[in-house]
Amino acid sequence: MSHSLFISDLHLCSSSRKSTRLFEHFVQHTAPHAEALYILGDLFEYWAGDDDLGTPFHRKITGALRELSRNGVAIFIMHGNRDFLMQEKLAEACGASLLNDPSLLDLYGTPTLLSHGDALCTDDTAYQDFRRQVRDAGWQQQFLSLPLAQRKAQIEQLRIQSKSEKQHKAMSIMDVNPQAVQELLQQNHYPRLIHGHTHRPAHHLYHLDGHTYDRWVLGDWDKQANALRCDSTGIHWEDIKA
Ligand code: LP5
Ligand code: MN
Repeated sequence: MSHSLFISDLHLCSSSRKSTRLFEHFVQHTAPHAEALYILGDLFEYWAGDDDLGTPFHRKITGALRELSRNGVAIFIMHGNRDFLMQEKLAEACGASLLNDPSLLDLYGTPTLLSHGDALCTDDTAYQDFRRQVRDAGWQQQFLSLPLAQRKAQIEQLRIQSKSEKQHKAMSIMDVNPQAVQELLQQNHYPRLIHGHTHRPAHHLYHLDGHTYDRWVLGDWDKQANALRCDSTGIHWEDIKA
């Protein structure tokens, strides 16, 4: 049956051996059966700029996706909070298209909104302030004009700060804000929602303004691979064996 797959938060890097192995297996054995693969952000642990495409690790990942695309699977990549600096060169190397956050699609007859999910964590005001700054086109242009090694050094500092701040943030602050979710759904005429980022895989069912809607949350790939499969019968967790 025609179907599409959704994954997010793989956080791939050269030291993430287990998730890289899971990813390669997924791309070679599971994804080729789909007509489309949607990567909803944080494919990489971080992305410092498209001039970092040449490392052996990045070539391995982009090559695996390009091969999948050559085999006829449409690949869509959305920015996450860690890899929002991915640009056209990266997309081209993967044989993929970049997807806006959020994106509203008709999936097998059901309107479906796709998002990474970080923009919905509005209670995390420190993060949202930071997000506004680094999503600014002028800031990005200036950051990307720095030498790659300098960008990576700044990102390492940021990772240390982020890890330390997260230890003091309440779990509830780092989840989506229900009001932010409601507003997004109202603005988009009550679609089904799929997002990642929070690493709390779940299927939520809500009632809002007389509508029933689903919120599917993808998990990260730290301990095990997870993906959602969508076809004309609905959405299901994909069984991934590695
Ligand atoms: O990713 P995760 O889930 O662990 O944590 C996120 C938020 N943290 C981040 C930071 C990334 O993890 C680090 C890698 C990003 C690479 C980006 C590349 C380009 C930018 C380079 C800038 C130097 O996204 C975390 C959230 C958490 O999700 C849950 O939602 O809480 O947010 C933070 O911890 C951010 C802090 O609260 C605020 C940090 C302020 C840093 C100020 C330094 C300014 C540097 C210059 C920027 C203009
Ligand atoms: Mn994320």
